[in-house]
Amino acid sequence: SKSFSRSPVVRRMAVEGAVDFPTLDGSKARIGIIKTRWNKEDVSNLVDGCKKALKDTGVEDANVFETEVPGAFELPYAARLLALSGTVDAIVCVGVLVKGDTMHFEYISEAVSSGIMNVGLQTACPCVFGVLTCNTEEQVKKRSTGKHNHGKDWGLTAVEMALLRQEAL
Ligand code: DLZ
Repeated sequence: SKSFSRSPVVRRMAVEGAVDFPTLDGSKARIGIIKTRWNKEDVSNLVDGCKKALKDTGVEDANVFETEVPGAFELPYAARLLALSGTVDAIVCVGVLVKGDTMHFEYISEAVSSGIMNVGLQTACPCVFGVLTCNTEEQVKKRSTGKHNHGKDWGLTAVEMALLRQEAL
């Protein structure tokens, strides 16, 4: 049977201060990335970080499937469709929510986080919560660029969970 410890690829590229990841071999993993058009530039940086992490664990470019939706609220629905298609082993939902003057942020953040969790549990296709929920633009920039780009951790998380799923199912 397969095991993480026998995987040939060692990666230690997680975001500083974040969890340490085990050895990951993504060469057989199929990963979906669903991204929003809202906050396009920040989302694009996060997706770039995610794709770099996927590549570094050996995920083939041909096994990365990218889809776009309008905003974060649409992420769970699109994730469910992709999960049910059976074409991927894990999905990363990428978006950015910035707190405004109204309650919009609270409603959307709650709906999106529990929606993404529900899709993962109901379909048994792991769905990574790749949504920044920030108070300021400055916080967004810090978490979406350079060595603090959270997209990297989301990519590693997707591969780890894809392997877990492949082992179990
Ligand atoms: C409407 C809205 C607002 C105000 N802010 C954001 C945001 O910061 N990030 C984001 O991804 N989407 C935002 N949206 C759009 C909603 O997510 C959604 O697309 C619309 O409410 C339509 O369902």
